[in-house]
Amino acid sequence: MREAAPEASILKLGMTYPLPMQLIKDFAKKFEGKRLLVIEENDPWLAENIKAAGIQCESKFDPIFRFGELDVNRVRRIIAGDRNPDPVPVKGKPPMLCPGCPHRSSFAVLKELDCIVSGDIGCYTLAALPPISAMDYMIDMGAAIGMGIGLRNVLPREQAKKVVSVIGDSTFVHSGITGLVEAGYNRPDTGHVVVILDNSITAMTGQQEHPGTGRHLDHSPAYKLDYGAIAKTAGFDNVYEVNQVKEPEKFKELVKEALEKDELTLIVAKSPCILALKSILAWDKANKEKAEKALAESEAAAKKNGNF
Ligand SMILES: Cc1ncc(C[n+]2csc(CCOP(=O)(O)OP(=O)(O)O)c2C)c(N)n1
Ligand code: SF4
Repeated sequence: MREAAPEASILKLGMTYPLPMQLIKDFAKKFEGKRLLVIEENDPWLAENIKAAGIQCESKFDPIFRFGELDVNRVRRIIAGDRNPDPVPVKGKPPMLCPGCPHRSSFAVLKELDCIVSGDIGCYTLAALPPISAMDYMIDMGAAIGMGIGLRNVLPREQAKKVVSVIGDSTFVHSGITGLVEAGYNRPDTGHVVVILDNSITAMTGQQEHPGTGRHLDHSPAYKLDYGAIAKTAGFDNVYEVNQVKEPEKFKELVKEALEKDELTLIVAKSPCILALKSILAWDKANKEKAEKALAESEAAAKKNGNF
């Protein structure tokens, strides 16, 4: 708005439900006789409510501007009353996993083994797109395991045996654990294979820590969740951890063997996000130095007190 109409007076609403109608009325009154335009994405919800409150205003032209993001050009067009269809965007490059991303190694194997991959949300969702095209579906955050069990239960045996649930470490902690519990409780006849893609960070949303990294949000040391122990307690028969980047053949063998068994198998594919690796090493080094310092201090104190 500010870029498209620097001369305009703008009332920016921070909270829109309930609508601060008095604030809007006061603003409209201040500019009586002037053009009052409501700029909002998606449905004309603000404009309709403002009109319903008896305030004269213009809303964006439907349906062109009802869909998609409102960038500066589109806002300029709304202001100018330009009702022409949106120009065809220049063909872009599809988003891709970083070069050297550990998820690449995981999906290369799952593709080679022709698995039916029940996916989840994170950087690795990009494996659904060409050229990798190795994730068959993604429903919502935390659904990989539950949906995978569903497929294991409804597909003919031959196909059910190919289903693998793939979930990121942060997503697993956020809402994947319940799926493990369900797998152990309502165990499919063909068993199931779950792969946790443990890149030691929440990569997609900006490298946040989570209970599986062993660090708090400020990167100081924290209790580290043991995925294998959770799986065991949920009733899983087999638990493995492998660095799929350093040992792709071993990862492949583990997935292959797990698919052949009618058992519940968890494979933790553990290799750090290449983009976060430098920071992870620095955080762990700082943690190690802090821990060593704390230990030296408590030893010195104990010696001073004669308790050492
Ligand atoms: C319900 C819900 N909450 C939050 C998000 C935002 N979100 C997208 S990806 C993601 C985390 C992904 O982390 P991880 O599973 O570790 O995969 P990575 O990106 O590290 O490969 C989050 C929180 C979302 N998509 N859905
Ligand atoms: S940010 Fe990390 S996890 Fe995400 S695509 Fe890049 S290397 Fe892979």
